[in-house]
Amino acid sequence: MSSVKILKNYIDGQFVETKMTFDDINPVDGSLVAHVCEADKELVDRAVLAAKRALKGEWGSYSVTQRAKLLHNVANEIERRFDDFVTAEIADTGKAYDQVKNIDIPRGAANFRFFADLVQNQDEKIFEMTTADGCGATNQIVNKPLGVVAVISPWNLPLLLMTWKVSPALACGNTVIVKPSEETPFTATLLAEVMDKVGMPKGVFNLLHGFGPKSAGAYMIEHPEVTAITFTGESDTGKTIMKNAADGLKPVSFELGGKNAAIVFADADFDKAVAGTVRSVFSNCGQVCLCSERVYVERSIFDKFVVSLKENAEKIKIGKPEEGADMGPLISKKHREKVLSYFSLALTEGAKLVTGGKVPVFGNDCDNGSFIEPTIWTDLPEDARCVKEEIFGPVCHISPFDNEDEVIMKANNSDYGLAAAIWTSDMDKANRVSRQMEVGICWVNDWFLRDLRTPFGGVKLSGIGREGGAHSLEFYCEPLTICIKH
Ligand code: NAD
Ligand code: 6OD
Repeated sequence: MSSVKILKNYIDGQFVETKMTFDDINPVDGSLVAHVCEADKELVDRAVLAAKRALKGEWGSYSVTQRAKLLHNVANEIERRFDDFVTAEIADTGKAYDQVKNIDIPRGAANFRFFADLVQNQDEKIFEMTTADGCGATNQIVNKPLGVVAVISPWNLPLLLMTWKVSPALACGNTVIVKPSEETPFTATLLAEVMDKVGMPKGVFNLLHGFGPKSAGAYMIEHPEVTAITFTGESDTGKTIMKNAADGLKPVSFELGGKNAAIVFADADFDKAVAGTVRSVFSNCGQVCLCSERVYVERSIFDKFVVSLKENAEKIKIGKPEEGADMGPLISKKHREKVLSYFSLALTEGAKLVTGGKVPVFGNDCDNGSFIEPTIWTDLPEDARCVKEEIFGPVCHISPFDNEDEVIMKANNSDYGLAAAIWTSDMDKANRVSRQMEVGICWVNDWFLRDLRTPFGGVKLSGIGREGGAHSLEFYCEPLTICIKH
């Protein structure tokens, strides 16, 4: 009998095994992490109906305080099993230990704590009005849960991005059916164990494993009893989901792709701008939706900046997380094929290769993984596909600019609008430029600094709606106005 781990679905408070399975592969060396039980249409149906029943059961009768207490227990239990979560996230992604220990898992727990606290301070507004008979009326706004929320998440920050949506959905009293990416099912399964352990009522949190089209993802979207859809992933997937959800007129919240600009002015603290750009281009092997793939540098410091970014990119230690690597592999060989196709295209489009561009050779089992070199290009025209399309790998194009108006125009000349980073020591300039960025978030002299109270999301192809703080509560609640005549 095989001793390989089996990752099960979690439906109505039960772990459910299926005959149909797919492999969870470690991208560091191509080894098998687990067999994953794939949910079929019937299982999706069972999960949705369990979630619907749970809305009317014990969960539906909980006060906000009771819900918040349970979500705090979820956060505590994630922290108690911190090492299990770290091991699982690394097995699925191969990302650097520092990133998983300091960002992915702590943020997974923090999401539950933050929304548990926030929901307890949610306003229930009351408006008194006058009436023709002089008696008046009171309008009370009551925040009700939406119902059954489908949460579909990607592989790049698996636990962080899934809990970013599960936490506010549960805090607001909804029930959820959750599908993690087929590439990263492990921490989602641990989260189901956590839900079970803390006594989350049956049917409140349901986990379904599977793929997108003609699999669990599509079945969830099409299910008539799903009330709302919250999705993080590629813009093209968002378009498909929106079309499939259209018949049910379901509310959607979409966090999608990006082709983010970093702008470095000559007056910036040079070393900080370089260090920040190394982080914003190469973190998580470039697989963060907020990563900078277009870097614009003021002409007077352009050559110096390119040399310095190159030197720093070449210092990045690529390899196994347990050997202290700074950068792990791409998520899969399939994704590496996509990134490599852009590496070839860039040369065809006229790029000058500053560094990288290849698959590294290790001479050990990492050669079975999906590693790729940190890569920098210059000299591409602004309309090159490599400057327009999201690549989602450790790569950027750097180009010079001469003035503010020019760089604002270039940064905004994108079908995407997720994030930007501006490096300058002139705060008037920072204010002026950041306000003109067509994005959801613009950092000045930093990158990926997050306050969970702030709205998060994108414009254009980068998304629909905002989550974060009150914006999440707004999406996951259905306000009911009760007008009482006196
Ligand atoms: P993806 O769109 O391929 O997959 C995301 C999820 O959608 C997976 O769980 C997948 O199984 C599911 N899915 C795919 N097709 C589906 C369908 N037809 N119906 C229902 N579900 C379907 O994205 P990915 O490759 O996992 O993630 C990388 C992408 O996500 C990048 O484009 C990145 O920019 C984006 N992203 C955006 C944000 C943000 O906050 N804006 C955050 C992280 C990642
Ligand atoms: O920090 C967050 O809340 C968030 N949603 C980050 C998204 C990162 C994209 O890869």
